[in-house]
Amino acid sequence: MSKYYLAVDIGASSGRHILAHLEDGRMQLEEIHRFPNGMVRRQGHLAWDLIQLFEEIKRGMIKCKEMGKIPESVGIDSWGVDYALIDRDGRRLGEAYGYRDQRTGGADELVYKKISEDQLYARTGIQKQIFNTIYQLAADQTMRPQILEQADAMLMIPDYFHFLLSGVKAQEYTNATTGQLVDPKSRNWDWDLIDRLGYPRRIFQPMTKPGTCIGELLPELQEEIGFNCKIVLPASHDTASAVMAVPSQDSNLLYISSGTWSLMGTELEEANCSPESRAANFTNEGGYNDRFRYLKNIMGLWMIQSVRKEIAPDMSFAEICRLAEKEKIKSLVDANDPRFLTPASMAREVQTACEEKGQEVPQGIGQLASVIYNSLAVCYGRTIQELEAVNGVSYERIHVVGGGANADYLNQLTARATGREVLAGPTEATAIGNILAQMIAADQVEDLQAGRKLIRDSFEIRSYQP
Ligand code: ADP
Ligand code: LRH
Repeated sequence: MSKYYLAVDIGASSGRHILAHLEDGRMQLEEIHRFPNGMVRRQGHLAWDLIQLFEEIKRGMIKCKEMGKIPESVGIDSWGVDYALIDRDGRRLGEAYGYRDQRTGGADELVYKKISEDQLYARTGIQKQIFNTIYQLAADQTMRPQILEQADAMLMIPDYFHFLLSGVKAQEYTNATTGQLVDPKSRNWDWDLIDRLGYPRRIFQPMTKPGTCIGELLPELQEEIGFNCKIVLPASHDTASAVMAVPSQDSNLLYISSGTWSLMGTELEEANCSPESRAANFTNEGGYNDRFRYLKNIMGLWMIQSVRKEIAPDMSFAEICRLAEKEKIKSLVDANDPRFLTPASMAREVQTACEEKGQEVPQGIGQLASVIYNSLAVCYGRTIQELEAVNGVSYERIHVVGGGANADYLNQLTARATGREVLAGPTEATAIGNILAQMIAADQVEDLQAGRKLIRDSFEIRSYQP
């Protein structure tokens, strides 16, 4: 009888339940449930609808029951940095704000009054992003101090859902590191930093490594869902799970985890917190097996998602790529410019950025998409050069994983702009990495290296030559 494992992978644009098992030495996946996601506007702020998301989590689990495929364990992953604050009775306090909300404007200055930006990088190795948990908590100190006072725990989004499922509060390590409050040497909370910033120690939960079984479904949920199973923490930062699923045996691998964001980088045994690394804006996020994900956050397909929503909501991404491919426009924007984080209109923002540089202003979905895809590819090319310079190695090929690996046009542009072979797939890398951590925990797969080989043997990988 096959043993099933369930990954719930919640991306910023959609979530899905993927059920997996091993068969003839391959990993087999079944998509059980899929649901849309996105930030919602509440009282002038962008927040996540956690109630709705938890309903979806349960709905997908009930579908497993209906299919008669009961998982041994379930694990949830999502984006980083965001969190819910809960009180002593486990009730959520206020909103779980989304990382595109503008409440953190100026919060960096509040933090730098207590620790300089250089020192902060030297001790955390995390790239400055105005939405990192460290700045969000600083915004809480001024915006909703009473909630921070009442809070008994801060739970990152997947930790919050694991808590709702099991009643157990734990802080999964990879997601914690995105917040910029973890010491990359001890791989635990940086308590000194936390004290210096005046954040209450009690809200930070015990650091727990991916692969840990934290409990099982609460009795009332067993009743509602129709079965019981273990709750096993995956690398709950989606990018950490995606990196686990890069189908490479190289120690010097280069990847782009391509979804709402493009996360481009490599793996390191030790964090690189040097001033050169900071100047190039690389981050050292915690990964599975205590490796570091040394990478850069690039604005990514969010730019395409937003333009599509604004001006071509009925068009598929594949159609948009086909239109873009026919265009001859040469304009480029900086795909890393914070102006594209939450613009009032992405189409207008891209047009204005082109205009400001005296370039041809793109009109219509085809031209806008062409400018965005080409700008992303150019940004990938620059990022490789920076990575090679900082790490003193050269990379022969790029693994593109995640939903964006479906974009043939972008893969071709990436091969051309970087001069490297692009290997695209798997497209469900995050869910696969999530599953892998569970299978390793259950001794179904030996270790990460064996898991990556299993992934290479199980899924289609397409090659694009420069
Ligand atoms: P996230 O998990 O970050 O929400 P995904 O990994 O699901 O995102 O990737 C979704 C993105 O992948 C879409 O926004 C789209 O840009 C891209 N994508 C998916 N399928 C295709 C396709 N067939 N052609 C081009 N792009 C695609
Ligand atoms: C991608 C991601 C990324 C960033 C962002 C907030 O989904 O997790 O690694 O940190 O979301």
